[in-house]
Amino acid sequence: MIIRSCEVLFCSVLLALTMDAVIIEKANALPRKIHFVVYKMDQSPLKLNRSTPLALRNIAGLSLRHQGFFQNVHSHVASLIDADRLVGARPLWIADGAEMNLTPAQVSLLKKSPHVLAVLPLNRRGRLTDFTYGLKRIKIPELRTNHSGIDGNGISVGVIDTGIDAKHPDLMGRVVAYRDFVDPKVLQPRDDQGHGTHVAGTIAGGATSGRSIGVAPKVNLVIAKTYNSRGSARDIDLLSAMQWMTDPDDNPATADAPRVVNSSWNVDGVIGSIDFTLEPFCIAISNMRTLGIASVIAAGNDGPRRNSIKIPGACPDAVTVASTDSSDRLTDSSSRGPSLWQNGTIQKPNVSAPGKDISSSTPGGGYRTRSGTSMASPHVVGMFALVFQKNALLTVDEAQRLVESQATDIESAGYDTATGWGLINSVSTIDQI
Ligand SMILES: [Ca+2]
Ligand SMILES: [Ca+2]
Repeated sequence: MIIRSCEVLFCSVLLALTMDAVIIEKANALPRKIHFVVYKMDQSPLKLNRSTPLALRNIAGLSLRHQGFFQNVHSHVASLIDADRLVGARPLWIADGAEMNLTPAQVSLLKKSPHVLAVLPLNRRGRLTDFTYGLKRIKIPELRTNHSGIDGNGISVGVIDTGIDAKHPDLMGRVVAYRDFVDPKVLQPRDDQGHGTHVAGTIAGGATSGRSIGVAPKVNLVIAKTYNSRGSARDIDLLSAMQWMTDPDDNPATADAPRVVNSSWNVDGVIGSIDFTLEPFCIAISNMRTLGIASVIAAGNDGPRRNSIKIPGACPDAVTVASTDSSDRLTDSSSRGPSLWQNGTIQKPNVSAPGKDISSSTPGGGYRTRSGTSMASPHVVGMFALVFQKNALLTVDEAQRLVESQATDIESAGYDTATGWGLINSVSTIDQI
């Protein structure tokens, strides 16, 4: 049965080769695109035996016979378009066909063949299938569909943290500047703690695992390592890192400052009795804003007590971020506002983002979940990068107003001192620009 059908196939192949030799010559010279060619498998033992009860099937034997038949059809179809010059053909017997890199003329040639059922373009079918819940809650999947070019491309983002594993598959190629304030002799990016790599992944991580982890996967990262392996940092290193962010290459003639900086940390300090205009971290954040750099700060994990947001989240010019879960509910431990200073009360936090059980990159190439406002803040940083990509001329004030005004109100109605203006919404924010 199989032998006879192959003879028939062979005859038609010879005919096709003679008739189309000139066409093939021309076809091979044109640009190619990836297609999947589905073969006609009428004589296949799998087709004939579909009605056999599962228990009676010899699966291995059947698949071997199917593969033999498939290989014959594949050889004939491949020879139709000049097998020697067929670039990257990958036969897949399980799908009754093969991936082929084809010119338009080869496509029409194959469509006419009696052994081919269909020729399907493949290049846009292998799409990412999954996103972390955090990206889903802030509507990144819809954004990628509706605004496909808005991915942070061309925008620089700073991270002041424990460093970064710059070789993680989801972060490869993203780091454009690195400074080690813990050990200035170290020139290559490193992360001996893990917190910074996780934060950076939520901002800029790709999808090599099949799951998209980053809000703005094309941004350039400017990384300051200020926290050591035990997770502690000196104030002077944190302030120095903020200053470094304004000119990472130490050359005022080049505009290489990031547009937004993530700070998923806070420093201890009783703030009720002091004047924020005398607090160095608040001064630094205000000066950065004047220079066009947004400072996005984690609210902290000292909730549900009121007035529990510390420096620098309590500073007036910080964009302070509370943490929500997969149901858009406030995380109990998220620090609460308002922030009380000697010279007045300031509405804090500003907005909310997912921070509970967030999956992101970890040093060594893997993934893990972490929880806290540290994980919420980088979602907002990524959002600012998308806003500045859409319109680079926006000031920090304008970008902040956009993000706040388009946030989805959650918890108690209107602005509240637990979730700020609500959960950030990437689609409605970008739609406004
Ligand atoms: Ca510079
Ligand atoms: Ca609310």
